[in-house]
Amino acid sequence: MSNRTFTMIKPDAVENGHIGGILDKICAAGFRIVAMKQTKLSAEKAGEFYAVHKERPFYGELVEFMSSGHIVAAILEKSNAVEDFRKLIGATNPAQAEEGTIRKIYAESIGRNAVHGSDSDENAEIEGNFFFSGLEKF
Ligand code: RTP
Ligand code: MG
Repeated sequence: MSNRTFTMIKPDAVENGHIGGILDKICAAGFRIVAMKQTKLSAEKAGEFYAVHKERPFYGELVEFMSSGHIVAAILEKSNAVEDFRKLIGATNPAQAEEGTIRKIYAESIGRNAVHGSDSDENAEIEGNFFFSGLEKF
């Protein structure tokens, strides 16, 4: 069990002015921000990030959405980070997310669902390295 996970605040939440609200929830839940940046993904980079979903019917829409505006990428630290962060963000579909979760509060739909959270320690490492160099990860 690693103590780090990776997140993105997605274009819908950035556009709607929810960066502060979401970071507030993340910090209140006990996560330390190890590294953070605001950037914009090209369609190619978004496709690479979500390559695991390449064969899924929603892939094209996902890539288009994730490259449609600015995102905030961050590495977060806390014990049991991956699992606890997935609990904090709630179900992929906000209609099924529990009360008080970030997606319940801020997500618009299953596609425009406000935040990404790594689904395993291995992917947290890969995804963090996608955005940050070794010198940025203290
Ligand atoms: P994420 O990777 O962004 O944290 O989301 P997740 O693990 O909860 O869900 P995942 O299965 O990895 O799917 C990645 C993103 O694809 C979009 N999606 N759309 N229209 C659909 O049926 C559908 N299913 C998934 C979502 O935006 C999801 O976050
Ligand atoms: Mg996922």
